[in-house]
Amino acid sequence: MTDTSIRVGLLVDGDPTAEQRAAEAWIGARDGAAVEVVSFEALAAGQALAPPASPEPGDADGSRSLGESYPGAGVGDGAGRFDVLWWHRDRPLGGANPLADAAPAVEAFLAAGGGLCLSLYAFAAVDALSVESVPPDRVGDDALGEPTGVLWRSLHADHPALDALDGLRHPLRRRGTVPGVRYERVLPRAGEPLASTVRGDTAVPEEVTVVSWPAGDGAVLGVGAPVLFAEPPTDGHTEHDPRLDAARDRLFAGCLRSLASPEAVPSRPESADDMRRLRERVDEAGEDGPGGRPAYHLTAPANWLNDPNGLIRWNGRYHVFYQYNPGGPYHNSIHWGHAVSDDLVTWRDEPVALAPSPDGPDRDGCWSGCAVDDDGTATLLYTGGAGRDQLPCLATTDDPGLRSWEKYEGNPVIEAPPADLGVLETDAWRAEFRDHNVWREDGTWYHLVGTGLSDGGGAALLYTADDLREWTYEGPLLTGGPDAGAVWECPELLDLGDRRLFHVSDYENVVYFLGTLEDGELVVDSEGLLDHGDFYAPQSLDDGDRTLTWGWLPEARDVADQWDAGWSGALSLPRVIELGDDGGLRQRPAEEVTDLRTEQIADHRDVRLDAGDRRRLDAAGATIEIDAEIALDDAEAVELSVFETPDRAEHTPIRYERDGTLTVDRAPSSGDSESFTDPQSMSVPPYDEPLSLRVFVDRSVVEIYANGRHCLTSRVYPTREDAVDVSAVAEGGRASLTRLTAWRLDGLMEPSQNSP
Ligand code: DQQ
Repeated sequence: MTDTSIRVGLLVDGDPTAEQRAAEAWIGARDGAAVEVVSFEALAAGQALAPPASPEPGDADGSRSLGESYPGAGVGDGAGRFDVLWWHRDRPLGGANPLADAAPAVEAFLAAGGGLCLSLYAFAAVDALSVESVPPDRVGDDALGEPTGVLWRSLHADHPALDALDGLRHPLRRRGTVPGVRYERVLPRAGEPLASTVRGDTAVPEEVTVVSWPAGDGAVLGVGAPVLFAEPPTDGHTEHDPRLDAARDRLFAGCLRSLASPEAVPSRPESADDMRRLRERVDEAGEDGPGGRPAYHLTAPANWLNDPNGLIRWNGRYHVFYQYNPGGPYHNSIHWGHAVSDDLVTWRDEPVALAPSPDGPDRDGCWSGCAVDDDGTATLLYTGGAGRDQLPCLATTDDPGLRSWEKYEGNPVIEAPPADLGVLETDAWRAEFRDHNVWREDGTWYHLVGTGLSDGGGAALLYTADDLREWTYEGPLLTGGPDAGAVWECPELLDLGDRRLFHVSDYENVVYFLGTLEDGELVVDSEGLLDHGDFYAPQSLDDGDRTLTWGWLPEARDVADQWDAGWSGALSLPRVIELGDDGGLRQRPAEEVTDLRTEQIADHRDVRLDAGDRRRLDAAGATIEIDAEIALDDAEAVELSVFETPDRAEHTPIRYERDGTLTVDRAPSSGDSESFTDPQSMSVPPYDEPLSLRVFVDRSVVEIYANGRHCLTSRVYPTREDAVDVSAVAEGGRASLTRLTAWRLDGLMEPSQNSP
């Protein structure tokens, strides 16, 4: 800060430390800044906030220094004396919280438009104020091994802290032992995270170090990153880096400046309108071309999304909940996000439906689960995480919009996994025991929980109940054996008429089994993969007519790219899953998806493809659907490329070979070296020839349905705006496109003017 007129009251408790003296000198040396020292006693006694009689704040003479105590002038109009109170404490609080005694005075100051900055250990005291109930859970010293600082959220890149800085990563300190105060396993309940941590070149999103809260007409800012003003002790071989000091000066001056104009302080999005604005902020930041956020696949408004949860049709509306981290685009403190639709075509973002309860069995996260209709009461069963335990929890609502939920006070509804089973223990969990699929059959509730067994392989455990709160363990529905993935996540059993379809997610794939249920066990006749690409943890609902399934489409690019984008994760299109006449699995997009078509852009018939003769098809677009039928004739392979630049520097080939292998080759998809390049393949057996394809291209999604049976979904990230062309070529002989129709597809989020 070189140009800001700001009046700072520097809060001190006890004898000032060298660091506090350095902080005072730092702020006092900023152009236009004036600083006075305020003791907590004076503050608590209501003496410190009145405007001074003279001289006027901002005059050089108005400043006092640490060591001189401010005499106070009685309680005045509250907002007159300081713009910002700043408590910068470099020593542990040691159980004391001076802010608690001063809370009434501070809250009056905030109510009148003042700003409060809590840095280093002072950040840990925020719960003494009415603005926040969950304090940082990591409070201690860090021995720095490499330059460490803030990893700012792209969503808040317009914050004054970044005004004089480029980019989102700003190391602030490189050596010494420094206070490290942050949210790690939990998030603030009310505060909006602004920044996490960067250590060397590594982004550490789950260490949240800067948080803001609007408060009254004012605002609070917590800064647990290493913002220090005293020279670090020399270690004899690391040079002092003045660039870090410069970054600190700019960043922290911007932090203080933001508190002097609290109307600009970001608050935690809560209402449906907030969610819509959140989505718009991410959309405005760019990413609406190839490689960007999908337009017609469901995403969270911003931040992180993984598994679909609690899918239910309720009062005629489709509700999709999903695993959501409001703290940023990374998986950590998991809440349930929520979207709703009347028609599967137009969706609206809803407020967060479930958040961890600070003292509950879900305090570290509300993990995956399902929704059921319990005799007219919508009820959720989900996994609560707390420490090393994960156990089933229940919540109900009588809200027809399913927005607010009440957690059952008897949670968890199962106290522990079956004792004698040998459930797998890992570093993270005392027992891998999570994810819930609940259904009612012949008057009994059935409940599957995913797990792993210590003597090998994933398993799904079956429980029964008369009501949803008391469960009896019946035994495993199915175990995978030593060759299966170590843990089966998100098990789901679907009744498809003649046979049951059971699927699990084994950390890599979604494996399905077709078979029959006999005495609580699944007798398997066949198995396969529901999707052969980036598709995980699917869940389904029965809407009376059909089984609709959504899966999570995880990102296929590194953490840093996801951080910069500000969003992560999408859901697949809703898929109808059913059995064919031959008893095999059929999968197709729900009919409603065709309502997303806005314009037909191609209608080719009987296009002959000669070997090596590439045909560009007039089907260009980043948000399109292609419906094609391809006959190999005497060719060895046919390649249909999407997301193609005119020079073919970027393109995503979908290649079909005579042996029935269909591959999405991601090596040429993107110029971004941080996106994944491994090919993804599936077998589309030759008996299915000619190949019939529906391909949904949506900015960073290619979702393929082959012959109404086999699915492969790939995440790809073309970088060029002109990566929109579609072409086809045959290899080793002639082939034909017997039919290729393409449409442009619209977005599916409700336009803002229709939001309530
Ligand atoms: N994701 C959830 C778990 C589940 C996993 C946590 C699958 O409940 O096992 O976000 O992606």
